[in-house]
Amino acid sequence: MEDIVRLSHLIDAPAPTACPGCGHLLFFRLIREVLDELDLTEKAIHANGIGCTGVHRAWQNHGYVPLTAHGRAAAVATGIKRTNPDAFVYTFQGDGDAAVIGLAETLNAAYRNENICVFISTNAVFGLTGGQMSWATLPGQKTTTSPLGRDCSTTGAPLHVPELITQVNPGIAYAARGTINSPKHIIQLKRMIRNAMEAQINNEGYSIVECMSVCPNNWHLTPLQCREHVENKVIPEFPLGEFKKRGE
Ligand SMILES: Cc1ncc(C[n+]2csc(CCOP(=O)(O)OP(=O)(O)O)c2C)c(N)n1
Ligand code: SF4
Ligand SMILES: [Mg+2]
Repeated sequence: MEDIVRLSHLIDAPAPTACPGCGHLLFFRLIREVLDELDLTEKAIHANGIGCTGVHRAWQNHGYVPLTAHGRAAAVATGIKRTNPDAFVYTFQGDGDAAVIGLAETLNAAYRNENICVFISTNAVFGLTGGQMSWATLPGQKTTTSPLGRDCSTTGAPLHVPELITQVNPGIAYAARGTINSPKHIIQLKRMIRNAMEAQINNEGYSIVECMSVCPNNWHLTPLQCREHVENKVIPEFPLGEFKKRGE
């Protein structure tokens, strides 16, 4: 019965405005489920990234949702958490927002081991603005700004954010990468989200979970093809797993 109430709580909101098959929705749905399961929904504050991750404001029928300046969500989350230590504070950002544009903020919060959760939904493009190349775009991948395919000799190579963060500050609480392309991976990702949230509850410090997401619209693939693309192309470049385990 309790689960039914929780489910209605999750779906009792205006319809999301994302494209059919958008991976952000699934990742965010899992975040909301774990928030509910840990009884955090009422005290959750969500620092929202700019981009398609921001269009899910319609879905965020909980707490206070400040829409941050592009790339600045980790800095905003830091301020909120420091001034409201009893709140549960997390970001939900795209790869352009958290890395290409906001790496300084993402890194600085990790460097100080701020007690916040950073959730990055990486779809390898700037989705909202028309599918431009991001740091997570795969070598050879065609985007609107790499129409011949990404040439890493001129653009640099894909950046692996959770690994980088872990190197910068091995003292953070938790760092992991998951994805949403199969039931097995969805269960694994949900476990990662739970670890990140529990770390904040226990005052262990900064946690980061990247989800390799899908963007059927800008990838010009069907939702099913997107899931196969993640398995065959994305995971080999962006390995799944935990890069910093709690308590290590
Ligand atoms: C300072 C600033 N620069 C550029 C933009 C335009 N802009 C809006 S969303 C976006 C890209 C977002 O990409 P990402 O974070 O990967 O999110 P996605 O849309 O892919 O989910 C850009 C460049 C902006 N709003 N503000
Ligand atoms: S453009 Fe891509 S990331 Fe944006 S809502 Fe559509 S599928 Fe999702
Ligand atoms: Mg993106």
